[in-house]
Amino acid sequence: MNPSTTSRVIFQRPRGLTDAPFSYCPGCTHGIVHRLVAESLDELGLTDTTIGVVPVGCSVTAYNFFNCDMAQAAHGRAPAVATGIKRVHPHATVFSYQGDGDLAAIGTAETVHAAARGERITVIFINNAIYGMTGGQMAPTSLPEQITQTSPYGRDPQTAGYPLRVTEMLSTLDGVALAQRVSVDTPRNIRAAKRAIKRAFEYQRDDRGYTLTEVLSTCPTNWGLNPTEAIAWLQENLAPYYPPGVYRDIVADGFQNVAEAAAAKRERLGETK
Ligand SMILES: Cc1ncc(C[n+]2csc(CCOP(=O)(O)OP(=O)(O)O)c2C)c(N)n1
Ligand code: SF4
Ligand SMILES: [Mg+2]
Repeated sequence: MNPSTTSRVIFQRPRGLTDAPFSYCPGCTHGIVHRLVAESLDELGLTDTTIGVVPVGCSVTAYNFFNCDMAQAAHGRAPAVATGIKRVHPHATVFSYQGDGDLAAIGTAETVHAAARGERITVIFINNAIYGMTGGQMAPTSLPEQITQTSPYGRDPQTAGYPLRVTEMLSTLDGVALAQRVSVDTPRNIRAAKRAIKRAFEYQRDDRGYTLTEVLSTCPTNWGLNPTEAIAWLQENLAPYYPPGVYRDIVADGFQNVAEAAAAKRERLGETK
């Protein structure tokens, strides 16, 4: 074959995604995160043995987009459903994919207890600071002064309280192997988010414990911004309030799994017999 006519594929849709076109608005970052999850599973050879659990929210139809077995949970119940699936199929890779309304409002209890139990699941948490699917109501992660459909004068902490920093909160729990926050606002940050998501799946493969990866995301439609303005709003407002970073990593702390880390902590606190 003439080498000048030989072509080489350098970029393609990951096998972990189906051919279905995404249902998301222009400029919405749900699609970017889907791709990062699918690429991670492909690269780790886990796509064919993965079961995903999708939420209620704009990603409710993500079962059409991921090319693995998928289940759809009632609003907020994804960690409970994922727990059941993982316990019945301990050798499967199980992930939940949840928005902030789903994970941090109606599903807070399931989230906290799945993390405290150290369930071997990978939770991908899309924080766009709003209820996207239902038209832009205030979420637990909406910022102080943020204007939403249900806070038309801006979120007032006096009446609506302060936003939840879920990653920081869960990072205090012994069942958590990895708690990290990333952002998908620039190519560099997207690459960092990919590494973080892949690491989270590696931790499940290696049976280390529960992992949470929060992704700062955009909702241009309900923020009332165009896609470029939405990225700028994320950078100027969301990222300072929710700083990206690794908040708990038991491997970096020198432990193999959450049981080892918890035992060492008990010993430090003098609670062992
Ligand atoms: C039990 C129940 N309560 C309320 C709703 C309505 N509802 C659907 S999606 C949603 C919020 C979605 O927001 P989020 O989880 O942040 O996802 P996003 O659309 O922003 O990605 C709500 C309240 C529902 N479907 N079921
Ligand atoms: S409403 Fe917001 S979160 Fe939902 S698809 Fe559109 S931009 Fe994305
Ligand atoms: Mg949301």
